[in-house]
Amino acid sequence: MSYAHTYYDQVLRLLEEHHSWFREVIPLIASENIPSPAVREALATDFGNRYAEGWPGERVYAGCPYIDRVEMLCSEMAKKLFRAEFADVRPISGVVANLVVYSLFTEPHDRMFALSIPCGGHITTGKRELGGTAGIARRLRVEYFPYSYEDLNIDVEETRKRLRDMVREKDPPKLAMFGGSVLPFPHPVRELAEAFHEAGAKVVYDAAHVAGLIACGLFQDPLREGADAVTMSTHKTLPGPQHGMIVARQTYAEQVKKVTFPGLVSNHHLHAVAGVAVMLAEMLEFGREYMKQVVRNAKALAQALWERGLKVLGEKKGFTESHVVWVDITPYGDGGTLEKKLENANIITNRNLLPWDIKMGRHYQNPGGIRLGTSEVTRLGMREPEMEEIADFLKQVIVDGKPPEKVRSKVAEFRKQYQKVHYCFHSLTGAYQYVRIR
Ligand code: DSN
Repeated sequence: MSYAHTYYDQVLRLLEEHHSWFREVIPLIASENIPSPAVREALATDFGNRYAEGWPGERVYAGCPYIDRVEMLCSEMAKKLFRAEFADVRPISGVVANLVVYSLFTEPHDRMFALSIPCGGHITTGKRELGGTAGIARRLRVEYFPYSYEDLNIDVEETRKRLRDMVREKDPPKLAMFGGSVLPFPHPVRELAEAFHEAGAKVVYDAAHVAGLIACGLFQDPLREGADAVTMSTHKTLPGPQHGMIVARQTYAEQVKKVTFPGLVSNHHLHAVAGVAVMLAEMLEFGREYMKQVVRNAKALAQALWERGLKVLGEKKGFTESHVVWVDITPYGDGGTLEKKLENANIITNRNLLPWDIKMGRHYQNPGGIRLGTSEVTRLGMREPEMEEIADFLKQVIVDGKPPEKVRSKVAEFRKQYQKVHYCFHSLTGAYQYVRIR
């Protein structure tokens, strides 16, 4: 066998092994999901080998009539689901969608409000000195929203005060970015949008995590609450392929289109757009039922962990209104070590900073928390009783200190019954079945 062939075999074998392993794990990463077989089919089409720069009907390339029609259907469904006047489905990720709004609504060195990372902010809204996209790519000066540890949310009164000070200093923000990566409760967009607008700032909501909930009317409705635009990725609570999207008021349509192309994307991953279109159709049909169960499962998981002695944040407010469960694991170790132990037990989670971690001298490698999400396990058909079982497994590793190898086989056994994707039109192929077409 040639040298090249051994590489070839190795790569393909690793892909197959990943699929076999994922059939046996409990996937709890809040930013991930499992797409349906139909979405995977769309991803494998020839669309992925084509170029279609520009807007449907005004492409820079020939060969696009079918691509145009799929993209128009995709935009149409996005507008329906988000009750939006305009949708651009071309940003290739949530990061690119955020870059579009930064380019559109700010100039370099402008001020922007966003959540800090320990309080749930995303790296795209981060400061320059931390390597955040807003600071690095647009040179924005990021001001953190004052945050209430008690409410696990933006502090409305303190934000108003801070905003008034900035106006008085004649250095008001040009953008307020709500939303983020750890969002157990809806953000106070309605309470603050008018004050930001009066100060001359645009209001954007990063719905990467909660887009599915928003689409199904279950979390909050940023465009009705005063946001000018909503950015998102399409693969967290929305169960699509990895991609991005923007929905906005019509008044920004032409500008968003121009900034997206030619400003920030060349080709926009047409197979992913096709996958997003399939997923949006699934959400129109099954989304509400699916998202309701996601939230019920998150609440059930949080409650079950609490009853097993784990310090789940947000207890006074019912732990969560979204897919996310935030747990302080400091009585048992640090997030980095426990994330690894859980992985060895076939339970896939994220270590996560707690809002007060930096002040306590903890950092991202070994934070005080873990973050759990219920989007993927719900898509596999799990409901409240299964959340109790998952809580038992988590307790065995985190609280009881059981060797992960002892838990691993039990987790694999538990997973045997959950091999299909639910809340979709067709589910012939297993969720993690390796599809061999070579
Ligand atoms: N960093 C991802 C998350 O886990 O929230 C989003 O890009």
